[in-house]
Amino acid sequence: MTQNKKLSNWVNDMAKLCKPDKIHWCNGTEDEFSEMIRLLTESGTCMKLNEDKKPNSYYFKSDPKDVARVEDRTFICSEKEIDAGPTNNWKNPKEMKEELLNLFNGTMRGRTMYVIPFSMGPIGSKISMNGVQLTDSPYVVISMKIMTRMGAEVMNKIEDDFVPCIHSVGYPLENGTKDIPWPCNETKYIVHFPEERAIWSYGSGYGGNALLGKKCFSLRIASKVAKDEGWLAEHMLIVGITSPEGKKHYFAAAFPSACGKTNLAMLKPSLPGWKVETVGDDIAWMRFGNDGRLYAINPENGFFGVAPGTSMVSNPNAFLTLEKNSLFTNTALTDDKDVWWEGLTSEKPEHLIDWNGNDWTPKMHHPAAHPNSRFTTSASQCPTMDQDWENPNGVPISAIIFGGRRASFIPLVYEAFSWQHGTFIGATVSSETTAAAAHQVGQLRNDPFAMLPFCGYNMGDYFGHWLKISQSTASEKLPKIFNVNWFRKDNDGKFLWPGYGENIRVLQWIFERVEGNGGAVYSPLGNIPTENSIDLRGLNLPAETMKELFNIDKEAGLSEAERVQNYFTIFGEQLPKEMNDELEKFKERFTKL
Ligand code: SAT
Ligand code: MN
Repeated sequence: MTQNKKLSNWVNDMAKLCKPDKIHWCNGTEDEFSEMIRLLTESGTCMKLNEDKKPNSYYFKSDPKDVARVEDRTFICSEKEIDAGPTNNWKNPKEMKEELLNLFNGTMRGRTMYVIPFSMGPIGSKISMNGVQLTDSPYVVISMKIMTRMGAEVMNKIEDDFVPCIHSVGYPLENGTKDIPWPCNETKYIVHFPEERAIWSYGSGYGGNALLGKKCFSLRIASKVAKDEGWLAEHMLIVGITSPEGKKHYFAAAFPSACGKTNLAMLKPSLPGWKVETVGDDIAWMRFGNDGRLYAINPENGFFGVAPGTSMVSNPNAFLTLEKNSLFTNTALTDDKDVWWEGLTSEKPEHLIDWNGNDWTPKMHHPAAHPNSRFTTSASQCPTMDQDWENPNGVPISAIIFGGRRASFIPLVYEAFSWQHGTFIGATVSSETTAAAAHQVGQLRNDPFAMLPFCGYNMGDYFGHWLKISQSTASEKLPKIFNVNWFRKDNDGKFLWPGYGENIRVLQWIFERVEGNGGAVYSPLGNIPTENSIDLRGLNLPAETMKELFNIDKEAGLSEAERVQNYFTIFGEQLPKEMNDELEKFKERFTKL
């Protein structure tokens, strides 16, 4: 319970609407966690994994139609349509509210309504924000316990400015209907009211649809708050890099999905003496400190990572993080009650239960784990967490890195000429789709700042906000901006760059650039490393390959300009003039090449 009148009134109003049998105020204790597990086991939603293989860990299988975020059911209901912009779905907020009130009427019948007080960011930090999620899903309760700071301590700190988040799986238990393992509804709505700073989510129990502190709050709502208040809420990982001499810089990096963000956040460097430490793997909130530098916090408390592809070889630190006290959703299950997914072991087990609950053998053509199967685990278990990852003041950011999956044209790394040029680089981020997504493989998709599905307002205004924010400080205090591409291929379709732990060599160059050293020469895309300024010692990379990695083609540049020009037209009047100026300069540089 709470003394906070605004909170208790809201909870009462929502209870009247949703008509749960009971209300449970979450305190975040281990006892509460165990009680949720008991309930989830009873309803057949979860199974305890083999204690010897994955101590204190649980396995979940979702409804096969509830396996990922639903972007076409995600809405930004700003008062004016123009404020949602061309990249978001919009509906009139009053009409949407009416629809939602209908859907939520009685939606929690026969269930408990859980009240989850949570803090995004360290509790009490000036940069953090509080929210309260109401949900009828015990799976959401335990997931929020891992992914956010949740419970009684937050409840005591909540004032009137909490973000109200209401969630229902949309499966009431009327007239004694029996519960099912993964209740959800065919109808789904993930709705944001940016002016009201409220979130309503209906019909899904999975990931970002249901754990409302993550994409809904920390990106869509927070990006709007950040615009109003002059800071940045970004889809970025944060890492600390220490050189062999003991110097340290923090970098923030934005990549579209399937570009190895979690791998970079937990990189195991191949170069001796270098250390990479993790602050966050998905979201960064950044504000200017008194010294004029940009400081970032990771608002989250855990990782909700894609399981397939994660192994002791590809990402040992992620693997060590998920070995205990973790939740696994839609992975495959081994005969001895451990989890398995594609890429975990070089040899496939002879028999598994696949994510649909069916027998599976390596002869079968479909993957045993769903491509979007996930592990949910505490950040504090990660062996590479930075000592300042919970610093309430954040960590100072020296470089911002953009990237995408580009088989051609984009070099391994380049540096922006200026903040404005860097904003243009962010605005033109695009990536080739992989087999994991439901699109045609290899298609180039625009994903500005990797924020396409996560920006809570007009993306054109968002570019404007990035331009404006640079005026908050002296230009030499701003982070330098870079672009990387680990995924360039040769004519035979083979990756030119080894990637993974070797990416430290590129981070080293970026590190040297922010230190004011490191050789760079002009290219029409931006400054690229001079020959020999990327440390290739111990790597058997032919000089020819390095040449190819940095080859910049005139024709490709001109057609890129055309592609960007086409894309920019969707923003109409909202596209800042500076973005067109940058495009013109881009064209000019390639015309002269
Ligand atoms: O499901 S989440 O939104 O949390 C993860 C993702 O899609 O990036
Ligand atoms: Mn993400």
